[in-house]
Amino acid sequence: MSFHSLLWQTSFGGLIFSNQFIRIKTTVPSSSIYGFGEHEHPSFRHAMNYVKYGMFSRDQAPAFSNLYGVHPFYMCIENDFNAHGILLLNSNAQDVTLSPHPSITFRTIGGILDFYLFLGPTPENVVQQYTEAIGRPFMPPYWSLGFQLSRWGYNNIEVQRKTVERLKHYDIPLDVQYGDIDYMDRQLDFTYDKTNFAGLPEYVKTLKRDGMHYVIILDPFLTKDEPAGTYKAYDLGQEMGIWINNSDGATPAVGRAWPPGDSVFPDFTNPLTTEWWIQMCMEFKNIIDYDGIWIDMNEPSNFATGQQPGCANNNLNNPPYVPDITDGILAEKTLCPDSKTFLGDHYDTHSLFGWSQAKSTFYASQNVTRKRAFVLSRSTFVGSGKYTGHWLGDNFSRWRDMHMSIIGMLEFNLFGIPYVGADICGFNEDTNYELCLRWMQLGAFYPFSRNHNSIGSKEQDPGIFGEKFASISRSALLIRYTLLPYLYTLFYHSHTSGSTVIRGLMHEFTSDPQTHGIDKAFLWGSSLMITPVLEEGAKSVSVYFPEAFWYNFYTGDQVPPSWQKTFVEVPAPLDIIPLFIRGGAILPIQAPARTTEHSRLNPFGLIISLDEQEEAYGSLFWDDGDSIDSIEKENYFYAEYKFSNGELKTTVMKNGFPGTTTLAYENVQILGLTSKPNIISVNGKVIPSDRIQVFPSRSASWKLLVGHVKFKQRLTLSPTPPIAPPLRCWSPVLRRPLVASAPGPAGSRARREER
Ligand code: MIG
Repeated sequence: MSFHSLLWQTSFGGLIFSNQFIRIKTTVPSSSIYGFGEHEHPSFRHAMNYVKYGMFSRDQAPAFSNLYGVHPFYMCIENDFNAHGILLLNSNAQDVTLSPHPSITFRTIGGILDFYLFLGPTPENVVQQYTEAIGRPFMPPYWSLGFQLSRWGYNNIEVQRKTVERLKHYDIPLDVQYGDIDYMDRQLDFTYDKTNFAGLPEYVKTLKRDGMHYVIILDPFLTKDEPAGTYKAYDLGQEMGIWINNSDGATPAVGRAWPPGDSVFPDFTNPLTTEWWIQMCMEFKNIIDYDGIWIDMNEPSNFATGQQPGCANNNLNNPPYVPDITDGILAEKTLCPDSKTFLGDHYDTHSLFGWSQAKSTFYASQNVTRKRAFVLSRSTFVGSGKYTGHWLGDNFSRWRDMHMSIIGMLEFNLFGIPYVGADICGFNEDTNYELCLRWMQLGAFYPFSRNHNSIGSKEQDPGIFGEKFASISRSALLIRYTLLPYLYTLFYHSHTSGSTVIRGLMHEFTSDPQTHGIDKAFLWGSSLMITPVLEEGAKSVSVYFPEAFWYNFYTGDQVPPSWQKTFVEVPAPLDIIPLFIRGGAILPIQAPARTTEHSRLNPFGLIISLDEQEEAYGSLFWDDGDSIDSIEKENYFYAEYKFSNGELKTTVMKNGFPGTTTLAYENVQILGLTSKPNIISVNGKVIPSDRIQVFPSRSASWKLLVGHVKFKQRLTLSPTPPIAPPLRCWSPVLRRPLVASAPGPAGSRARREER
């Protein structure tokens, strides 16, 4: 018996290495292959039936074809359940074929075969190693974890204002409002429409006084046809010579896009372009007090095939082999491959446009706001996650697209871009009540949670469908807001050690082959399972429970152990998205509010869900939420929790954030403690028994109102105070006292990380 898996074997031939065509074929040790992008994949685990994926960035609504970004990376779960990842670092147009042997054939039309191998052995290790190589994900500002609202085609400020007011009327959380291209004057970057959006600067200030944030869209094309001296963004860029050029390397490539007239394209691979971009963004900040930048159309998108007057017939524009991309034309919807960028031929750098723009925009955002950057980019490449988040593009208001969005999120978490989500309720086409409601529930668990709509489609904000819809959306979002400290902590781990935020069940239960194909459920970190309704009319969901203790989020009830390793039909009436907490977790929570600015001041709590050893672990990261580099500068609070032997201990690992002084824990929920704790002490003080409640009403889990325990203190729960009379907290089920040691100095520092 062999103890080694053969991860790669290319010896049976097939290597071709020529100037414009490189091919290599390898066997792979199993058919559990994930990744490659950006595409809309029908399943998270690929079918290995000679399926071919092209990769070349393209302005393309989600379909089974090459989309906005390029990620030539895959992960494989071997038959012995070890995982590894492989990156082909290559930006040329390329494709891969997955065949049943199982094998993979790579074909690219330029560059070199620059392969990286990440040996795992766990799926999380693979992503940690991958992001160590390509750059760890950026730390999002806390406000960007709140709910966000957008649409293309408010068309005027009154409609936008009314929409925001509707949400306020129903008390639906809203942290971020967007300005899509209709806020602009004739779609010109760095302008606003002073007629239809008259008063926008003041309105943005009003939103911000109300605790909200405002994000503007910027497109990567500038009209060259405004009267000279009237459009600075163009005039200055022209003077600086920062546009992508024609093949002569001297005259700007001229295409057509949203703005009137013809447009030129800034070349973000040129360092001068970043200077220009930062200056323009800073000047516009004086007009609109925005907080983040949404960069769209950066494949880059052009409304014609190549720039004017069309592409010459040469080797770059018409290579001998064109990978399997839509319509087989490299210049379609973009510029000619023989255009010149600072870094080289557009033929080689095309798919780097979004990456280079995101990097520039990250620094622009920091410079403009003097706060943590917020960038949302449509086009991404290997390493983009260091600078930007991503939304999954122009999806459709269809049930199928909800499922596709989960697969997309799981994949972008593999690609090191955990800040990801899809347009809630769907972008293209009209949505409907039930679809949109189920999508609001699912979207409440996207890392990037934004309802966005296209021009001309029916309104779909959560306030438009009336009272009932609003209250269901509200309760889903309140769960999100309650759990935000946990989500933020997951982003901390992602930023510092590269772990995923959203992950498939197979990341955590790799040795259970049943989990390898699951892509309708997903986890937040290791511990919260989200099992949304994805079908019209359905009032239940088929949920697979891997081998672990699981607790119903709503009731605190433990899922019957007999459900483990089986699919169970779980009720999901219209007002519920089923959620399960895995035993062994401690989730930090906070009372929700209408914005994160307000929720961040509310009392904290913990959900402790016990595993089969009656233990649980967790952590909490906290800082001011929007300073630049607060982690690198150590201006943060970080604590680890451990519950064992009936006792909770907190170890404060880092106490670098002064803002913790005003914060406190107020309640602790213990799931899986089947008997009522009689006496319990918090930091050595007995809490009155009336502060110990069954959670929430009929189950065998408990909620402890711990009073007001200062955040800075170590929160300890223990059954007896050290000196007081010997009070015991006896659990008839565990058949022993829920007491071990007196609250004392924190225990061992060696703990389980967020698993
Ligand atoms: O050609 O800015 O994906 O989110 O609303 C469409 C208008 C341009 C595409 C983006 C979409 C956005 C829209 N944009």
